[in-house]
Amino acid sequence: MFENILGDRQIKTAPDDLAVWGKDWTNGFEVAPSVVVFPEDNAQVVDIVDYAIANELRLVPSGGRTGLSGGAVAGNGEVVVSFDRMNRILEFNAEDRLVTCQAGVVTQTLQEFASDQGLFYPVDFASAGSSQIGGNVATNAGGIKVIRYGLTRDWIAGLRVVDGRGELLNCNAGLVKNATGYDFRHLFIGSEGTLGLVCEVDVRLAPAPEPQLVMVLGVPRVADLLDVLKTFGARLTLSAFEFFSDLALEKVRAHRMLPMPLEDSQPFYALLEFDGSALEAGMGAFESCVEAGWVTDGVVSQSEAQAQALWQLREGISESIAPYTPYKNDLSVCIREVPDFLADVDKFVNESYPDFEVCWYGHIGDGNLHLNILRPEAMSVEDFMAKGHAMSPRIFELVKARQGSISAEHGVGLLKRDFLEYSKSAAEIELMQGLKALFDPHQIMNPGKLLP
Ligand code: S2G
Ligand code: ZN
Repeated sequence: MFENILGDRQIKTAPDDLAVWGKDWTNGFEVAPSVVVFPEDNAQVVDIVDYAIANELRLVPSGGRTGLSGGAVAGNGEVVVSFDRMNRILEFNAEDRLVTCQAGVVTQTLQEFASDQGLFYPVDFASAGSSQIGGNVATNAGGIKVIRYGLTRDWIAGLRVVDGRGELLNCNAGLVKNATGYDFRHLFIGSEGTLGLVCEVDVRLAPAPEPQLVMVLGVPRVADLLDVLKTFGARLTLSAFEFFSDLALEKVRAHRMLPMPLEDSQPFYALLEFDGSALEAGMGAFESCVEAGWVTDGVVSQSEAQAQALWQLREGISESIAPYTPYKNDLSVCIREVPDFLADVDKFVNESYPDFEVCWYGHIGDGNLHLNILRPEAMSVEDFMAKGHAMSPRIFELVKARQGSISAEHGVGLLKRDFLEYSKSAAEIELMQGLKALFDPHQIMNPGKLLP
């Protein structure tokens, strides 16, 4: 297959290769692609789609393979289309503060390129060293700076995408203003490869921020976190407002041999980042929070190295709990709902599954909570995943009751596909299926992901 349109080096069928490129960071799903192909330019992506249509082949796009909802898992003989060889930064225009990347450019490479131009790509998260901009577009990746800079969607000025008909669409081409009809960019962003294959991305860059300070605060109760957020938010511009539970801190400290950030452990911790020039305002806010009893203790970075060390406490959580093959929920509610929602879910899990360790962390400043239930050692991954799935409807009922989202930033993929109705009405799902039929009439684009 594909020999007549790709070079030998661009086609892999060895079992080891299929096992590597046929999955992402999600556990518990069958991995069984038929072949992995590595296009090098847009024309070859068009050829691959045309070939797939003619031969009734199904395509699974693959970027950095850091997905957490099975969006890049090929379990049924699909063709994996890897963008590893489409990893060039094609153009930079200082006037537009715009950089054009092939889909396979690693997020961190883009961040470093922006910094070399004295600019800043502000979407950041723990997997930025491996994820690719094409995959970030496919899931509308969020991460740790959303509170100040928004999500991937807010920084994409143009896309070249091959849809399921084999059409290479040039969406918006970097324009700031464009009022000529539907903006298809925003359909493809977050579509998880189900409408088309992202080939090139025009990314708008931000002016570089001033040096940042990082603060870690000990917080006794979840409700206090929102009071702390309000107190700091009223006095300065937050670049990040993250939280994690004491269990999360315990796992990261053990995994990375990190010191305690504060003298005593606390039930919860807030990690804040803000401009260095706002130190005085930050210290004022800190003192107000301590007086109010919302904060018990705190530390502020004295150097860039210490700021990075404090960030490790938050960014290291995902990797540190991976050995427990956690059942992941990536939930969002409006910020006002966070304390009661978190208490509801915590109560449900502790009552229903007292022997499970629950690890809470996330981007509480934008209402995004990561609920990771750790697998008890004695339980098999299969049984545990089944239990996790069995728990989901009850948790998603709590999400639905607060008009929240069952997937805040990781996407739906395979993991949450069967629960879409908790966040999308029947009318919306019908429209999504109509769009899928329009953009992918042969049903070859990442079939079975996002939509049943
Ligand atoms: C985070 C990373 C993936 C996870 O740490 O913010 O989005 O849920 C997560 O472990
Ligand atoms: Zn996250």
